[in-house]
Amino acid sequence: MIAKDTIVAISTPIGQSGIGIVRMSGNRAFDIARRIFSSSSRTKISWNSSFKMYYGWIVDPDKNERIDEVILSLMKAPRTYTREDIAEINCHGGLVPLRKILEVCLKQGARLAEPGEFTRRAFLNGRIDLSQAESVLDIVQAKTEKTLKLAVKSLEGKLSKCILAIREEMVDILSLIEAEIDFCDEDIQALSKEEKEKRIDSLIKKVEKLIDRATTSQIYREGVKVVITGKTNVGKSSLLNTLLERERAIVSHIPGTTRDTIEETINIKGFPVCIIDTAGLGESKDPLDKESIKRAYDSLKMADIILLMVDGSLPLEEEDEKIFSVVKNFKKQILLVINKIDLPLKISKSKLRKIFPSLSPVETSATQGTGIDKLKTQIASFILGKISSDSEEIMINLRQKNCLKKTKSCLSRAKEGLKNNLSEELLALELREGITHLDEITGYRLGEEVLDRIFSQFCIGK
Ligand SMILES: Nc1nc2c(ncn2[C@@H]2O[C@H](COP(=O)(O)OP(=O)(O)OP(=O)(O)O)[C@@H](O)[C@H]2O)c(=O)[nH]1
Ligand SMILES: [Mg+2]
Repeated sequence: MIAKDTIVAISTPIGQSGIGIVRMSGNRAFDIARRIFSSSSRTKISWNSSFKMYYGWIVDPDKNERIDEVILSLMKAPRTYTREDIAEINCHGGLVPLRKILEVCLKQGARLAEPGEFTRRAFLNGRIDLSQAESVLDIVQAKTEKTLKLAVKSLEGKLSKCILAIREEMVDILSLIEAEIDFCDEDIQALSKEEKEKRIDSLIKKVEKLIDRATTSQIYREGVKVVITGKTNVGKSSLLNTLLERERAIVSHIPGTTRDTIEETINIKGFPVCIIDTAGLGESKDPLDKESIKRAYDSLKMADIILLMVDGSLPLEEEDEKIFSVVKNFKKQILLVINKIDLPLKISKSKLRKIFPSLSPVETSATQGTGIDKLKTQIASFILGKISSDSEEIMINLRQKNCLKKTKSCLSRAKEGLKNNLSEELLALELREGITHLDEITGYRLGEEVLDRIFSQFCIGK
């Protein structure tokens, strides 16, 4: 499919940087570049060859005015990102040169690209399938190296291969069933009922495995939320700062220092972990305290892990126990932390054990950095407990998960149908529908509306 118009966008973030890139794609990209680029070198520009770079200037042809000193890269279709001709202009990375270059490209007939339109063209022109296109978004947004590694595997086509293998097997079973329908007079049975059941069952297991990967992928993609809570002054903000290795939150000996929630993401053993520091829990009549505590509760609702901190240098009080029961009510995974262990221990560990019989507390000194590695290991093992242990390193997003769930329902209905001696026609119908849902993952059959929704998540210029 060749798009009629030529698109252009600033592909680098807006701000000040060493270089910025304006990218054009389409069958007029070279023609527009020819009109606005003035080569400074004696080298003749070869408009027919690909992957060549030229040094020169971008000139506004209407005013004959130089805009910026640039490097122009020419990439000839079809071996390009979009499979169309691409002209990329590396200029100085300031807002004004980038905007002015964009403007001259537009004046010469290019159209401003929509978010994700370059990748959309790569998909529409058949260079990558939809699951590969979606992995580009994961690469751009990767928060850790591990996430990047997984997304790159998807871009290389790992998910597509898995989906195609499942599809192939479904088509195979379907064709055998259809042969039975076509030759019903001749009483041909290509597959016995047991064989069909066995093969459908194994397909269901494969699809389920992929569905399970969605939870793991979400953890790699978005990370987990760890909310630090406890009484005021126990050292919550000090812990946040120690984990971040910088003084992000205000710390003071005055109880009630933290009012707003503070969120920062760190990398713990390859997982993106969002640490949220909150106001100390407790009762108060002060409206500001009330609002801070409400925000702390809101964060606890969103938490994947609650890091419940107590001050080891103080004995347990009634207020602590009240907080414990409130926190327990959230029914989340709790990680108990006894802080300030550099001071003489006053807290009763046996009392704590009675209240939290299944938890083994981590002892820390947030100010001295003691126990922090152990705490990180505990957080990582909580995460590892949530993710599937199979070695298949595949990223599945929510959209893909929903398609897989629909395929699984079709397969389960087919399996049930086999047991109840359902007609071959209805079995074939279920398999065909299941295949359609797999095709939605690779994008073989998708309407414009769905594509719009997917590519609108991209940034302009990608
Ligand atoms: N000795 C010692 N002091 C600590 C430790 N952690 C925090 N503190 C001190 O305890 C006081 C309170 O620390 P914060 O980190 O502000 O405590 P918080 O839980 O965030 O307090 P609020 O925001 O008021 O709820 C400060 O004076 C810290 O220096 C620790 O491990 N050992
Ligand atoms: Mg605080």
